Amino acid sequence: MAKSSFEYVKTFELDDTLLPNSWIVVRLDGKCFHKFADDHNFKKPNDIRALRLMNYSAYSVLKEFNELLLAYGQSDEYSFIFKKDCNLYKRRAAKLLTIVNSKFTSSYVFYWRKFFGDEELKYPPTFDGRLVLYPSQENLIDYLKWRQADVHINNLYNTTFWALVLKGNLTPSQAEKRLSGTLSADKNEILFKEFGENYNNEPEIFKRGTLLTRKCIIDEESKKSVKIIADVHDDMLKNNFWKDFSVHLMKPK
Ligand code: DGT
Ligand code: MG
Ligand code: MG
Ligand code: MG
Ligand code: MG
Repeated sequence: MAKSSFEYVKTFELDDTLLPNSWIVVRLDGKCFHKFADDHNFKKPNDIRALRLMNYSAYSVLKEFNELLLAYGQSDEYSFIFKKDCNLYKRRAAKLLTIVNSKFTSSYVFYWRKFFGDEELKYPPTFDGRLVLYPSQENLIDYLKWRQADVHINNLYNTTFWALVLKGNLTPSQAEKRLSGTLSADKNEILFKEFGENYNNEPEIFKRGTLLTRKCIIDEESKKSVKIIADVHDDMLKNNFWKDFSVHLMKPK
């Protein structure tokens, strides 16, 4: 069939093919989740239902796209890492960003009740997304360390803040003042001395976030090797972790 006279509009489309041979990181983040958390009665500072729903939504993304190596999530954000030689959608940036975001967001809504039960989803949540390329393994590892350092800093602050407010009967602004200028050691001490809480005993998922990775395990019944997606809450800031784990950043067999 002859080309229509309208078809020239296609030439307006820009090429957004990503550089080859680099890891593609897509990070999603909940829009105004400060409010979303309040509107849906999230427990402070951490709501395990919300974290599990985030993890399950990310799991559903990993299940769909085999070119994803791993994902790391904390708070209202999730990072997805495509393998270096990923050729999905011919590495077109908009395609990759939008398929990850839409699968994640629709899963978040679809599985809401599985985690929140009778707590009604009051309005459709929104996630923003960005896409970044990392050319070296060192850059990629530093990226993951950066996100995990972020959860550590925020969680220690939030845990101490909410202990002061909910158990210490300070107003939020008094708690904020009390914490201003404090170091990690000071917050640990407040928690321990004033509330008898040892921050180290907080659940790993709260302190470290969740890393979803692909693993091969031997199935008990069939004795065959099967591929699974596992969630771990390890300390990625320790270089020791990467001695074993960096193999996962290469193309899985
Ligand atoms: P944004 O991302 O610029 O649209 O704004 P927010 O409000 O989403 O801010 P962000 O992403 O920097 O911080 C995440 C917010 O989500 C934070 O203010 C508290 C809330 N949030 C995340 N997880 C939990 C949770 O488990 N419990 C509670 N209470 N709030 C949470
Ligand atoms: Mg933000
Ligand atoms: Mg957010
Ligand atoms: Mg966030
Ligand atoms: Mg189509």
